[in-house]
Amino acid sequence: MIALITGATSGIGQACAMRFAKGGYDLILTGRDKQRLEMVVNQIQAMGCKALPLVYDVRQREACHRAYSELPEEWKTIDVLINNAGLALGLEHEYEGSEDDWETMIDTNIKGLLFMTRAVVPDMVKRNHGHIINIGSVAGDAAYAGGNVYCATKSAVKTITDGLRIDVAHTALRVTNVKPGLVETHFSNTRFHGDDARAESVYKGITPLSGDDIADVAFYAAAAPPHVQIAEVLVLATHQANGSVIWRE
Ligand code: NDP
Ligand code: 8X3
Repeated sequence: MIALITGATSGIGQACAMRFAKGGYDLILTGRDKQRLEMVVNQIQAMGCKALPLVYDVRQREACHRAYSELPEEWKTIDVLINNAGLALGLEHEYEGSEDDWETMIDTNIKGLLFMTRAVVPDMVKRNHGHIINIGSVAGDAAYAGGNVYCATKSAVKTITDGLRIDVAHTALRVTNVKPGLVETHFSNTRFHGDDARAESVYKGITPLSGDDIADVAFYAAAAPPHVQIAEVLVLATHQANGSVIWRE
């Protein structure tokens, strides 16, 4: 079995790589940071699994298509595509936000996910086999203060995931939206442009989820019997009620 995971150099993607390797999958792992990707690949290989690193930016449409079309034949029969690569940038009021940040989030979280889906899914449909797991977010359920554009991208992930599920309903493909809440990864360091103290404060007074918690959910969906389609899972930290309400000690 083969899983392709985008954004496997860190956080949830890296944890998914470990979990799927433990479950017997060989892995195609993508990201932009070559060094970190190689480190994850080495970890997977040390577990006795095969891993193929592909360094590219999911915002580049041609790169996404090339990454798939140039795969060696033995890697082309992908069983699970995990569209995980994504990010939040900033927490400013919408009328003060950075337009560059908006473009990066929209291009990565929406268009990157679509390019990968467009590249990989046609062969799944031909083979009448495959599972697409998109990493959405509680942020896609409702806007929270300063979340504006990031929340909109995750709302789009929900709609795009639902749309794909409709479009492949005549096949044996399955489509899942995993929507995490507060997960302690590199996410907040990226959101606050490297302000580590501010990033740390996001997880103060609450035990956040870990990447492993989300990887377990993704693996559960992939390991479910073929007639079971886990359509959507919202996974929150205990003491988190939604994207806005977090009870902190
Ligand atoms: P991390 O910052 O730890 O990981 C993000 C991953 O995405 C990295 O591997 C990064 O790789 C990759 N990535 C970012 N931009 C690109 C790009 N343009 N091309 C290719 N890869 C890219 O954060 P998380 O693990 O937390 O985030 C993973 C996903 O989970 C995201 O979609 C995020 O929105 C979602 N999520 C996170 C939550 C959280 O609280 N942490 C909650 C809900 C959802 P590289 O830099 O090497 O390219
Ligand atoms: C990441 C979780 O609540 O910071 O999508 O938006 S949140």
